[in-house]
Amino acid sequence: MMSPALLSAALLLLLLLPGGPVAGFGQARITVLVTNSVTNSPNHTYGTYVYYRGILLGGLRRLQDSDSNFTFTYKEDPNYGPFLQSVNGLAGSNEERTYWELLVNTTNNEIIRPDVGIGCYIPNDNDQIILNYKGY
Ligand code: B12
Ligand SMILES: *[C@@H]1O[C@H](CO)[C@@H](O)[C@H](O)[C@H]1NC(C)=O
Ligand SMILES: *[C@@H]1O[C@H](CO)[C@@H](O)[C@H](O)[C@H]1NC(C)=O
Ligand SMILES: *[C@@H]1O[C@H](CO)[C@@H](O)[C@H](O)[C@H]1NC(C)=O
Repeated sequence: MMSPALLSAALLLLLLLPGGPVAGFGQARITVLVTNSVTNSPNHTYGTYVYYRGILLGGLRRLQDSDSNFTFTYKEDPNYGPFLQSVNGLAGSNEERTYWELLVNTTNNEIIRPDVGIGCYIPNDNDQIILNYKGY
């Protein structure tokens, strides 16, 4: 067992570490922006959170459970895990060569395209997750 003094020192250290928990203990707030670059239909924004170093998929599930206006489905890929299949009823299609792209607007307003999918991406506090329907 750690002494109370050691424990509070450890907690303080954890809070001061860059990228450490800042949104409540351990949670990272995210917004999810749903956009469509094929039809340019209106954007939708939702808010949710992930656990400390939790995966984006966990946040998307939490969002789907808490907001009836957001739904998504995914398909398990044998090599890469969950592939985002549909958002709000609109599915990507091999025939039409469309898919849901995953982008992130980071806190320094940089748009990145993660090199992993929703099962591996670990959001940072205040990330804006962009789910963008597009062609390939
Ligand atoms: C082509 C391709 C795509 C195409 C696939 C559609 C198609 N019909 O061609 C599209 C454009 C849809 C795509 C999307 C993405 N891709 Co991609 N893709 C590739 C690529 C270049 C070739 C795959 C392939 O055709 N293999 C040959 C076929 C015969 O094998 P297959 O098993 O049937 O291939 C399927 C899977 O690879 C799957 N797939 C493709 N990308 C991804 C990504 C994830 C996360 C999953 C679960 C499945 C998956 O789609 C393929 C066709 O059905 C690979 C890199 C490579 N050289 O392998 C990257 C690759 C697989 N993709 C990758 C990524 C990161 C993505 C995105 C997450 C990018 C993004 N930020 O949006 C998205 C997926 C978002 C989502 N909706 O979940 C990474 C995966 C790494 C990882 N550990 O997660 C790879 C390895 C490239 C990289 N950056 O290193 N991709
Ligand atoms: C939706 O958001 C994207 C990314 O911020 C922006 O480029 C686009 O103009 C917006 N589209 C609409 C219809 O508001
Ligand atoms: C869902 O969308 C409808 C119509 O835009 C809106 O009235 C309702 O408040 C939204 N529900 C939630 C949980 O945000
Ligand atoms: C990225 O986030 C910033 C701050 O939240 C916002 O002003 C900007 O419009 C966003 N960019 C896109 C492309 O959505």
